[in-house]
Amino acid sequence: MRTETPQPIRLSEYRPPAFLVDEVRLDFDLAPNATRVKARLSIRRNGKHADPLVLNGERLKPISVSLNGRALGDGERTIDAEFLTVPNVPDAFVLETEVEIDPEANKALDGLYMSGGRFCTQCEAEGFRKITWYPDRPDVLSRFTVRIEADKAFRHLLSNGNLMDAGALPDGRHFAVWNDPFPKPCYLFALVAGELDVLEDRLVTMSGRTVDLRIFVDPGMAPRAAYAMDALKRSMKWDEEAFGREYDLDLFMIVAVRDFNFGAMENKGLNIFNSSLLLAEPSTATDMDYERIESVVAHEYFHNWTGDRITCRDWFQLCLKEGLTVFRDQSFSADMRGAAVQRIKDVKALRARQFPEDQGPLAHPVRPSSYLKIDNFYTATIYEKGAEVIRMLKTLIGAEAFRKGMDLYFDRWDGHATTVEEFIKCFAEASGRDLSAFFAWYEQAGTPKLDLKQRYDADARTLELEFSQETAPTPGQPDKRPLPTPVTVGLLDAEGRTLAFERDGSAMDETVVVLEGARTKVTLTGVDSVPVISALRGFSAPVTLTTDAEPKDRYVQLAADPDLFNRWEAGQDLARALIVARATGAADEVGEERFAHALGRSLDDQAADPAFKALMLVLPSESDLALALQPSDPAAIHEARETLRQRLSVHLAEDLKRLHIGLQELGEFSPDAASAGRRALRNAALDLLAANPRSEVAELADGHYRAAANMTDAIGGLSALMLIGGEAYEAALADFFERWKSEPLVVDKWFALQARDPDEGALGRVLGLTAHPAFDEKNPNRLRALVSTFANFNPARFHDPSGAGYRFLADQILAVDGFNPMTAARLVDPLGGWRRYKPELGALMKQELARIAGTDGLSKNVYELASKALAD
Ligand code: B3K
Ligand code: ZN
Repeated sequence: MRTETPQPIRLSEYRPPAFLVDEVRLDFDLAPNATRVKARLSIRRNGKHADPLVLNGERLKPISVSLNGRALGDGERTIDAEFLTVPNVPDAFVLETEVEIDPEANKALDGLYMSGGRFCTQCEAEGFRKITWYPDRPDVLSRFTVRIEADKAFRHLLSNGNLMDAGALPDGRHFAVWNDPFPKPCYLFALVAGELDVLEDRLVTMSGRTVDLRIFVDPGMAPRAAYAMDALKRSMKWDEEAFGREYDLDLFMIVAVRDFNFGAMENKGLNIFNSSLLLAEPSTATDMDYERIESVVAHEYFHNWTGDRITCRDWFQLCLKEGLTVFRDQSFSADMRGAAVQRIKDVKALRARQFPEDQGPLAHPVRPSSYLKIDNFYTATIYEKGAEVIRMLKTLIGAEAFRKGMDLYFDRWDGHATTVEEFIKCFAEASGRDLSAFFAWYEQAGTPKLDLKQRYDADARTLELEFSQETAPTPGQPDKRPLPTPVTVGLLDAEGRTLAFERDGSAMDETVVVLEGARTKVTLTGVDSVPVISALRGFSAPVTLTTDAEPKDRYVQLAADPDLFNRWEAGQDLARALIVARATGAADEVGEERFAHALGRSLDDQAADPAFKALMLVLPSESDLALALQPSDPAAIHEARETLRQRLSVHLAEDLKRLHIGLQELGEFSPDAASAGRRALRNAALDLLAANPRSEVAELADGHYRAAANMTDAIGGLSALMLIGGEAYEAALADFFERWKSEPLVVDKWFALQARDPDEGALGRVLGLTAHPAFDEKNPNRLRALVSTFANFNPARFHDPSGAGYRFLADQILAVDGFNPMTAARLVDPLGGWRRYKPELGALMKQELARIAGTDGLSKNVYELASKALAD
């Protein structure tokens, strides 16, 4: 067991920085194994105190330290594994340091490292301290000038801001000087150097300025950046229209790299992307890839205002930039791709990732109050629930006051680091509302459970709605308060037609009921017939909702709810209940037939968007069902879900085949939402057909794979073949690898597909794949494709009763932790929910967590997650 227990950092202990940095000058002399970094910092004491100067710095080989031009001797400064300390400093001074670092050896991919023979950086949250000594905290904002010198083989030398100078040097070397006029914290610093191809474009902003746009990619890949460029231009225009925000520099650059710990990074003027979220062409990228590229390009671009121009005072305020920026990218995607379909996808993601987090040992508020490693708090709660909180805020105060509040926030805080309190204050002022109770959404963890009881009085034509709310305790928060929760409600009659009503004397079709306390009652009047209640429309709050409505009401909604989110939700609720019934030995076969029939009718609806129909065809995921049925038995859930899929497949076979033929694509590929929706529906039809494997379906799937003219269809065909299994599948799998073995992003898909295989032999196959020559644990994309996909998306096989799935994951975590703690920590989550599983499984999961936590030399990252997961 580890001996020293790392100490948490607490929000309550925040102190303003003791010193500020007005100007930074960095000089990089790049060499893969020995890069020299000189820093010249103009430093000023902040306030009246006699504190020593303490700068962060890790894994730096010291060369020199001088103050106002005088070298500091041993007695005048101390250097340890984490800090450079200078006890006596004047109130204002220039500190010059020089260090050496080894980017080639940096496999943690944090700080300055090499990817594909190029230099690149990742500094958020605390990577800058691995480059040079600095106050590595987001509330120290400074102007950066960066000089980069390297061998000419590193053709492009890039950093933030504007290029000021560049030229050749003796001995085959060259240099570039960049200046970023906007003060920024060091986590937004970036540097890239290497041989790259560039795709160029330009955009004229709303005030008439021309901005050069450049996307840098691996040589030969520039055509694959075209979609990202298009998404960037649309994002820039959208931010002008939706939020009045214009880009501020004359140049905006994006660089794609293959080795990256997560998706992308919003460094000022120089975004760095995981190539999986940037490169796309029809033959190698699926529609889902296109969709993610569009939203991540937008997300990182939107950070320019929500994150870069206005940043976080401390890392506890992470949601201030992340939740808000997710809300902004979701709004953009809704405008690009259709609001209902986008909303359903966002809610699915929230339920798949954030709801389990709220039920587990790591449940934390949108604004947490303590952490060991901030890297562990880039969570679905901060991002996705953070976005939900902003969405509720907008619903509560209305779109107009919301926009006014955003304008005020941009005006007031531009150029500063701030807090969630100050952000909310802007909306309180703009709306004239007291938002103090609303703030609890930021401070309280857990998913509130809402319950709705209805009472209709036919004589009085009144409908009484009674809501109650409750939130279960989470670690460190035993008692929960009720939260102000907006619930959007509409009514339907028995035929599914909109039923108008009155509230407080005004006639309406829809209303927002705001739950203030533990119980809220509202009476709607003028209700002409027995209503079907459509509550929580558009998923107006991140809660779970139970009601006393009968299943027949759900069928009315499934057929006709004009709120498409609730129409989809009705289908999910019905399916969930049927699967849970079957998994617990109480199969409702009559109900299953009725559901199949109703689903068939919704497929017939000619007015419905194919993308929406595709979502209707997909049953709740196994992880979603595991939340509904606790303690969970993943094998039973898998069986029950597959049985329902098979029944649907039999019942709907003719419709599905018709869809499959009718949606065949003849023209040229286009990644637009409508075309993607048609492909999604066609592939969803095939996927459901494959749930009832017959030779006819096997042939259909094989034909689908062979005829595929794009990656979406190739993966659709291969997935269906995988469900059917047998020789055709093995042949297609081999064919796929042979065809794409030189395309890393496609090979990732090949690994991920096999990791999702529900077949009983999947675990053995996955274990075998770790020895495949193309498997590379040092590359996070490849590692995640196999290991994370298996642990997160193949519950039936990951939860093997022998515990071998857990053992496999723990072995991987320990191996990766040796060189990349951040990525290792991201693999811990599937073991963390051990309490929710049936005791035999839970015990085995816990055993592996204990093995991890007890390993010597474990990183703080993995230690924090494993030890919290084990704690009571
Ligand atoms: N801000 C980065 C995430 C950084 C993660 C650091 N561990 C990407 C984003 O959210 O836009
Ligand atoms: Zn972000």
